[in-house]
Formats: sequence, structure tokens, C-alpha cells
Amino acid sequence: MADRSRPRVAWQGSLFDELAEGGSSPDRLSFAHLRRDALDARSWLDVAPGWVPDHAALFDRLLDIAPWQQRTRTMWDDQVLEPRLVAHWPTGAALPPEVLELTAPLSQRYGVELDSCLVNLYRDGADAVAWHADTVRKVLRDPLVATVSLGARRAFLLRPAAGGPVARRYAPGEGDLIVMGGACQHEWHHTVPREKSASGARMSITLRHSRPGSGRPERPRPG
Ligand SMILES: O=C(O)CCC(=O)C(=O)O
Repeated sequence: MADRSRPRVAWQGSLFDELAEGGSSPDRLSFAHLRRDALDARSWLDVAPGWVPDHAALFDRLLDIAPWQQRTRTMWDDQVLEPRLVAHWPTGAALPPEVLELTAPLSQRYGVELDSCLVNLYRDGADAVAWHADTVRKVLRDPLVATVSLGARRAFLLRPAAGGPVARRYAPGEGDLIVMGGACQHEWHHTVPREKSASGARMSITLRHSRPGSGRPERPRPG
């Protein structure tokens, strides 16, 4: 059940940051500082530090408006609480204007319609998500998953899906953008591990598409 009340979390963002009105600055969401990090010949991440300049205000706004849910997971025979809160706008739901301002430039740049949004709230360092790849890989061969991180920085790690040591470590927060692309969801796993020393809450806005981009080459599924 979605909960309309604002979660109580701590993060020392700028209290004076105001959310820019959509389109007020043409350079508000600029890709000028984006760099591509190739994981291998087929998979890559694009990283744009500080992509959302008014990130503290966006954090604050989403805390207020998102339909927060505490989901449970079946573990062995028990139902356990998922260690984070989530808010989901599935494909077909009207995305709020604050999210549409993010999807518009991303959809244009990457040539796909980002049409669903899952926001995760890691309330403190005890909240986490285990190693996994996103389920959108089951319906799309080459899904893009774009994530805007707000609030405290947390480790975001990648390792090969087939197993092996951590291959990349990032520490996204405070408006950073990470886009996973190519075969990333098929051949790599990612995690946000528990972190005792986390300095506060982190929110990740994850954006996905439900249809392949026009003209994008399709890659056969592995296996
Ligand atoms: O919080 C993040 O950056 C990752 C979230 C994630 O992987 C997921 O929700 O599937």
C-alpha cells in the first residue's frame, strides 16, 4: 500500500536550494561533463557528476510527493521487510512534472522513451539493495537504465553477472547521473551495499523504458 506521509530521514542538503522551474535555464541539465566508462566491449556506463544542480530541493520535493511503499520479500518461509522504501510510477502512469523534467533530456539524448520510474529511499546506512540486474532485461535486449542520485553519497558497485570481484566502484549522490547501457543488465550485476558510515539518506530515481529505441540495433540475448 502506498503511503502519502513524508518519510522522516536525515540529510544535510542545502536548505536554501530551490527547485528550478522546468526550462528556466537551458543548461540546467547539461551533458557537458558526461563521460563514458566501458565495462567491456558490450557494456558501458555514462556518468555525469552533479547533473541535477538543484538536487537538494528535488530530494525534498520527492520526499513529499512520492507514493512511498514498504515492500516485503519472501526469504525462506518468512516475509521480511525490504531494507529501503520505494515509490513506483509504472509504464502508463502519469509521471510527476519533477520526473518528466529529467526524462525529457535523457529520452532525447538516448533515443528511447523513458516511461517508468522507481524511486528508492535508503533512509540510512542499514538500507541497501543486493547484487542484481534489472528485470527490464527480460523484455528488452539492450535496456537503458538511468539513475539520478540525490542526498548522501553511497557506494554503487558492479561485477560480472557470471561472478568475480567488484570491477567498478562509484559513490553517486548530490545530483549525479549514471546511465547503464549496452549489455549491462544481461552481463553485469550492481548493488548498493550496507554502509555503516553513510552520512545520511540517499534517494535514487531510476528511469526505464518499455520499448526499444527506434533504429537501435538489437543484440541477441545471451544464452
Ligand atoms: O539505488 C540505486 O542506485 C540502484 C537501485 C537499483 O538497482 C534498483 O532499484 O534496481
